[in-house]
Amino acid sequence: MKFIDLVEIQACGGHGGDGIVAFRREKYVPAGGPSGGNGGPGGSVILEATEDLQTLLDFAYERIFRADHGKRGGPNNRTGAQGSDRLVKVPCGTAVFDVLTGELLGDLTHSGQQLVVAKGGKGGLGNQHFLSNRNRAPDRALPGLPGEETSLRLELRLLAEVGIIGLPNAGKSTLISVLSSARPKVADYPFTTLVPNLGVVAKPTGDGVVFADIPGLIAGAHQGLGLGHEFLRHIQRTRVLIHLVDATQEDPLAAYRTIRHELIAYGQGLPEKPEILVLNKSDAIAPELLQPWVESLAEAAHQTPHVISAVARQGLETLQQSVWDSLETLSRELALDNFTEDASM
Ligand SMILES: Nc1nc2c(ncn2[C@@H]2O[C@H](COP(=O)(O)OP(=O)(O)O)[C@@H](O)[C@H]2O)c(=O)[nH]1
Ligand SMILES: [Mg+2]
Repeated sequence: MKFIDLVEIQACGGHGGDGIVAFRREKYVPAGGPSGGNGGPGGSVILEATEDLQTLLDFAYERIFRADHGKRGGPNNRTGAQGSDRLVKVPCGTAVFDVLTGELLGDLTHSGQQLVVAKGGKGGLGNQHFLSNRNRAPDRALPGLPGEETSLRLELRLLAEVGIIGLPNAGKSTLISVLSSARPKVADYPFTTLVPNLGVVAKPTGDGVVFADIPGLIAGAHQGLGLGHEFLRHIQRTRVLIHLVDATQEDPLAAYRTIRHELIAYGQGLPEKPEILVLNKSDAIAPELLQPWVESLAEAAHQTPHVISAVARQGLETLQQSVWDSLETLSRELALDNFTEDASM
């Protein structure tokens, strides 16, 4: 099962600077030789892998990347300044394809790895270059050449860190659509009817976290009913679960228990995964009817559920904050584990 983030970008190398025609003018030298310098080369567009990014979210805002042009040559054989390169950061694991040919240009796997995707154009030659015995005073120079222009497809295999689970109709797809700033497509998915939805949710720090809305969980999913089994396997790869319960249905507590039962029956670490409990559709139920469910769920789950309305966008900020806190805690625990392992070696 592959979740893939895809974007197409344009990269334009800088134009090379023009060569110029100039002649030396010196005291006591009546006919100074040619002295027009070469143009500087244009800058290149370079992709660089970084661990600071996990998604291609940034490319939703900017898709055309241009390097600077080279400067014209100067008199006295001065070569024009080179145009600055444009460095574009991409997450580690980004594969880069040429859109026209489909060719894989490179796989940026480790931090700091670079790939030149659009070379800058060469600078033109100045007239000093055309000096010969036959032509002592050449008056021609060449213009700089255009930089390469490429259309690139960036592909990144995504890891969904947050899984949204709950019975059909709980509002999973709605929640993911109101939270996300980008919606990557799911590629190569083996099923035709139910496909996990992905959303990239922007953290306050800027980078995105991938949420997956896992459909198809029903009673009996762990035995292969519905497509649940396949999806349960997928949940295994997430780090935090949002367990969404529809507050307007007859028995929200039973709905919660049905899903918990599936997780426990499947095992493999799923029941132990950090779970954030959420009661959805608060806009559609009177507070006095909601409160008893909040209490009984709190007791069953040993945590106070978040009360939200995905449709009315209520309670979403606190919910997101507890997801970030939860991920943060996990990272810290992981770092601590590694530290203790190192220390015991
Ligand atoms: N009143 C209300 N309806 C909601 C809310 N969130 C989702 N729904 C509705 O519940 C139905 C199921 O939502 P959907 O997101 O498709 O559920 P999923 O099966 O869990 O993905 C849709 O008709 C949604 O419009 C909410 O916060 N309030
Ligand atoms: Mg859905």
